[in-house]
Amino acid sequence: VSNFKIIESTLREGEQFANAFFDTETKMKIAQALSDFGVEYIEITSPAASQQSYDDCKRICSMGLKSKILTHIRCHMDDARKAVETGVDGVDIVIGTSSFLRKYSHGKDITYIIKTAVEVIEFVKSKGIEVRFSSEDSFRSDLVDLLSIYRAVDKVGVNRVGIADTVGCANPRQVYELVRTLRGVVSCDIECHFHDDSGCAVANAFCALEAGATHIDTSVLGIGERNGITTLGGLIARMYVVNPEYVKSKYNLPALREVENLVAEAVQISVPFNNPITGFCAFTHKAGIHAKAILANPSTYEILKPEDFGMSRYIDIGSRLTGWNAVKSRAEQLELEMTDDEVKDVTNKIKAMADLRTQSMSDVDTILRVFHRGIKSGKL
Ligand code: HCA
Ligand code: CU
Repeated sequence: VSNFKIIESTLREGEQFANAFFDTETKMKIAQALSDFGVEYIEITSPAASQQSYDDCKRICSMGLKSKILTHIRCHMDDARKAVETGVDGVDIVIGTSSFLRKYSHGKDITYIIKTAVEVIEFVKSKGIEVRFSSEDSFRSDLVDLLSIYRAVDKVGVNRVGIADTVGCANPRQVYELVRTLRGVVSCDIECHFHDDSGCAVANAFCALEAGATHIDTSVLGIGERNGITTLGGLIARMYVVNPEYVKSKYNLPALREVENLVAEAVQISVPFNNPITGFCAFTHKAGIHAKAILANPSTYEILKPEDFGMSRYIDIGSRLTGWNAVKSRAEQLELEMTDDEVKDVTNKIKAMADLRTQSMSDVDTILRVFHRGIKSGKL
């Protein structure tokens, strides 16, 4: 899988996150950071949502960012008219297609959906900008309905069709199958949007790409409605594993951490400990067996190279699980000369201390220094 594009929706889906309130300045900062990171598209809240949303959308369009700017609207001519006034490079249209949403949300039938979709798409296209049509709750929609809608919008020249797992119910195999089927039906690009209610959002995005999808929606740290969507960092990590050179050439990877910190602060959350790439322990090695191998060759226990992301590796030698090879390496860094037997002795001391409580790096350094002084004075 190579050649995918990111539609970064922190400023749309992410604004639907429980804690999110972005003022104009914050939106601009986030948009700038995302563009510097190198995402291909930035999706922004509908200008039909509120006056401020309308003004902010226009403002971001005028920043001259490298990323293309999209806005996201209901499948409705009133919204489309507002959207094209803002200066966006493209418009993402969405409408619910599952029987749940048709019944409890907008109440329209498939014939009506196709008719309106075609009208809105033709209008947006007539303004010379990109247009995408997506169904909402695609995985609980009738397949025959879905395919007839997608066929109809493909015929009128939509740039992309979208599949959305709005409720986070889909699994990777279902995703692969639906995208594969759709790939055989339409000739335009295929965008996918996955919620993470059951923990599959990154895996689903990957399977969608394997099946022929071209665009993936993400948000920074995954923020969005409920527990959110595919995380930007998670998708980057997943794709790096497949093709590091390609991912490095497309994105400014060391900038990921800044974007995440910026968004985390704006919505008052912290970066999760187990976050791919930037979680505080993402490159920490602890067990003696791991530390030894890592010191010999980092690829033994690291699939991502920390230096490619501006991160550094940390070997935790202050636990009872530590091993003498790791301790030896630390002694060498401190330029404390010791024989292997001496290193093994001091390792046992560290383990004994660590049986009482975990020793910090500076605790360990003190133990090493005191021990070293002891052997030197013994030799005098
Ligand atoms: C929603 C809409 C959406 C749209 C996805 C898309 C979803 O907030 O319910 O346009 O690709 O998850 O269905 O975010
Ligand atoms: Cu969504």
